[in-house]
Amino acid sequence: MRTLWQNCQVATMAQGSYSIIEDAAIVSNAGLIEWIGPRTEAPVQGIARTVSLDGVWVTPGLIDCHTHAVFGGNRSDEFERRLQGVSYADIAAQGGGIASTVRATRAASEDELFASARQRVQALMRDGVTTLEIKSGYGLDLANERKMLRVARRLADELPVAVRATCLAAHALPPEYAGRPDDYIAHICDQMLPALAAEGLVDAVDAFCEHLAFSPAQVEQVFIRARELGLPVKLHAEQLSSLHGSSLAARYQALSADHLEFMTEEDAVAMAEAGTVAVLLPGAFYFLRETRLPPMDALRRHGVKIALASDLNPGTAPGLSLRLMLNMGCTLFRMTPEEALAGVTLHAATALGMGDTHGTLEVGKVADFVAWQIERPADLAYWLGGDLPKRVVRKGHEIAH
Ligand code: DI6
Ligand code: FE
Repeated sequence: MRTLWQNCQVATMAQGSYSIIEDAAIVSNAGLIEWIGPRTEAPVQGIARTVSLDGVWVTPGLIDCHTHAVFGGNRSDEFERRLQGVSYADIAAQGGGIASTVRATRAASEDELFASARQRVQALMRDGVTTLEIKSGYGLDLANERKMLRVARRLADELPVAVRATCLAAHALPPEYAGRPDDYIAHICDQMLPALAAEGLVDAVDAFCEHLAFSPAQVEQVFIRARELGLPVKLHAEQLSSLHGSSLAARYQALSADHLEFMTEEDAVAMAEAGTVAVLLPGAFYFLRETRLPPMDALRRHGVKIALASDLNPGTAPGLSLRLMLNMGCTLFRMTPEEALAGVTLHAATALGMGDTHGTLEVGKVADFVAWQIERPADLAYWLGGDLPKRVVRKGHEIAH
């Protein structure tokens, strides 16, 4: 049905700036934006329905391009212990940390994982999120990684949200492979990735490149296999130390390199040349009380595209609000509200390989948008979370949220 949405101001986010259209109108048809521009120039013929948006601000639907939203249990017990002075390393040595989430995820049924993830995804959606990425990485064997990825697919089937599923089998070493990381990497490359890809469960492949996870050489094996399977890659890189994983990611034309607090100027140059998006995760920075900031000036100077995401996970970023991440991107990383909004729209779409169809409000793109009752776009980064009054439109249809 051809619908005319009017009586609004639009921040289209084209080219990554607000790109404002005052007194705007949008025509959606068959789920796409058929026309957008000043209301006075809007087409009148063939419009089946006209909706007044009451003078509000319209932005693209928000995109959370880095989450681990599917997992069993949670780690609030570890949070309490850390606040009593027990170190993260001690907790990990006692079998906690990622290992405890792996145990809980393996023990959970697919239905149980779906039910808990659904609540978290709905929380993100209440913030205007219409697209998100979900990583596996707490199963760490074929059956359990499959279970997680199937839950990601099912969330997209049952909720009005687009989901990109990313295989993060190279997240941590499973207990069965203790002391044998190269064997686990070979298992991922030879067994897990081909099987999961053949089942259509994988949109991209990620890995955790860090001293406490996998080396650049091990990550490269995973990247080579992903490329053979025709899958794009991404990387958790430079979160706690500088291994130049982001440069490695750029060499493999990665969609994104994520975290990046310890990246160097040369890494930024490599990423800019490859078009690899820098995904910044201020929620993890905050929750871990990190102090080393990502090199914002170098990223800007070299023209690296900067996205922002929640990193929603039970260990380092139990964040259920992407809008809170807009605020943290500004307060902690000194992004401007405009950069932050571009980071959860245009650049987040590019970080998911969806730049041609999502992330801005332009003719031909999917009609996913949010009509916010706010004074100006900066309000989205200004309020510390909270449920701002809004109407959410996905594929041209208003959804309840
Ligand atoms: N980086 C992180 O901060 C999380 N994963 C990753 O690769 C940690 C995940 C967890 O602690 O459960
Ligand atoms: Fe992560």
